Amino acid sequence: MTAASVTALAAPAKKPTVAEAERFLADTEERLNKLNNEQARGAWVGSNFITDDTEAIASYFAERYLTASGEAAIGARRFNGLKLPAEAARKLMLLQQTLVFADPKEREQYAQLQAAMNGAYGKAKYCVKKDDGTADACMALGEMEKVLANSREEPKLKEMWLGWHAQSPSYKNKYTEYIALSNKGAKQMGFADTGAMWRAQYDMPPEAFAAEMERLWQQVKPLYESLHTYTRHKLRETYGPDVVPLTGPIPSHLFGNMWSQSWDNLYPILKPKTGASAYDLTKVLEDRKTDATQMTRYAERFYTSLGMQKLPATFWERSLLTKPRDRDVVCHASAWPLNEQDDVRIKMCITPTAEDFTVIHHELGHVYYFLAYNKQPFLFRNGANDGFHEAIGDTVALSITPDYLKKAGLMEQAPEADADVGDLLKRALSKVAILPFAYSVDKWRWDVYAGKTKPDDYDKTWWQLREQYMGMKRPAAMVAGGFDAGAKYHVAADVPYARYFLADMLQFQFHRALCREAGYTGPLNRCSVYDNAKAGAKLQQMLAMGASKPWPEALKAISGEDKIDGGALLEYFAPLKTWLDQQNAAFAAAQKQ
Ligand code: X8Z
Ligand code: ZN
Repeated sequence: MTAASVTALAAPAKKPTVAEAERFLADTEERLNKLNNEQARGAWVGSNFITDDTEAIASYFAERYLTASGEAAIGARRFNGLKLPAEAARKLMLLQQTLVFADPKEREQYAQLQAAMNGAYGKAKYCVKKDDGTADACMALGEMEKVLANSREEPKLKEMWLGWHAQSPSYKNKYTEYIALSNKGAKQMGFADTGAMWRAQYDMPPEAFAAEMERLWQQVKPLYESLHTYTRHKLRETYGPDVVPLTGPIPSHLFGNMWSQSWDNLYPILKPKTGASAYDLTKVLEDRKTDATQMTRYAERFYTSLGMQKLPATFWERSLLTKPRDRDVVCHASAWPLNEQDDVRIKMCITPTAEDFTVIHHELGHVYYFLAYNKQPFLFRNGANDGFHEAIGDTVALSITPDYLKKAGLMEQAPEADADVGDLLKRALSKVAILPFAYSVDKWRWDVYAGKTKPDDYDKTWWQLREQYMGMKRPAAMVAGGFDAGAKYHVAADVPYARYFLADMLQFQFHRALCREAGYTGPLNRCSVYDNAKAGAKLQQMLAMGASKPWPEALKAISGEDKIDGGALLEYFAPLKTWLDQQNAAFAAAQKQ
């Protein structure tokens, strides 16, 4: 073939029509839907029964989906610039926010690496070799988390922390290879790198999104600092000045959580001398031997009280609610839509604790979002943005107030209002503590994807960010070849994390809006929308929109606002901020003497 004839063949096809675009979308959605359902099945068995075979099955179906979504993304380009109805234009835009692999080998490799890292995280264990030749004593993540939550023996905490963080280096090479492949796929679609593609998924340019994140962080930072300062003093009292310095970063194994992202477990150390809520939901759930199904039923009842449907029978038949004894599973809680009807499930190793009581409400938030938007076309069966998806269940969980617990039969007597500071502190230990963590995880990954952070510097930049934003340091010196970021599920499984930062603000905006809808005018921390059909209808209306509109419209539908904003969170915690600052001033004054 001559050069001239190649040019002739490649000459631009004639301008596509609106009807062609609509037909393309209809065909594409049908195809992707089918492959997506298959992929979900593959991923479900891959996470529920971790073996080499299920890993291969998961990556096989993931690859098939990637092939189709890549073809669709390239096909969609043909219609760029065409004047189209808003819905079709939005679908074409969504189709092009995906990785495209030109080389099938690389696509296969990418899918395999992803499945392998997910499995490696799920089955990782910390094992201690026994000198006497008996079998190694091994601990899964859940057991180690329990020690971090309850023990106050510093060496024990350090052992757990280091033990878990010694697991991720085994998949560091996989991760670096995976990042390189992923970037190739993003570039193919015109993104600078995968991080830029992630930031492009918020109905605004990627740079504007990065600026929004920073704006929001600056807004809430003073509250985090007040909490951090107060916590430092209490940790110093507990572990002594040799372990907890008066200034500078605090060792991160002391916060009751493997990633120090949520400090709920420090409540017994931090609780106020007066105004502390004496109530211990974990104890009630434990004493009553509340099982995983009962925990889930409590959460379901909350949603049905808002006017939502009961969970389908298949949810109960197919979900995984407890940790199996005889096999490895990814215990990190997740919610799954397996098809576009009502095959919705969760996978969670539920234990009877207050923390899991909240997490189960979180997971059902995802499930009720799936059910609410399942009438939407395939490309709109998603959250308004990923932060919305994460915020729904948390919004509902903000309504788990003492009054609600009393109604649910989980508390005898609702405490007086003077316990508010204690209740607010308890909430802040998860909602405020997570803010700089949630911000810095993706700040780290954005630089990794952009190639600014090289594999040899993974730990260095991870800890720079953790020091800068969270005020924490590694409990021991860094190790060569370390991969501390990979000890977090979302890094190993490559799930973006900015969503939780956004969700942390959004849930307070939603909560405030729903409380207003319910006619409530008191302090936000005492509001529960349990059993309020009006608030439920308002929420449901937004959920049903799925991703059909840019997210500011969804936010407007529920709250009248069109910007994500930390104001509602600050309003919620305002009495706590005053109290923390008083405590901190008293500590500072005592220090001077
Ligand atoms: O991963 C989760 C949920 C599942 S989407 C349990 N969360 C983040 C985490 O655990 O790191 C919820 C809060 C933050
Ligand atoms: Zn979630």
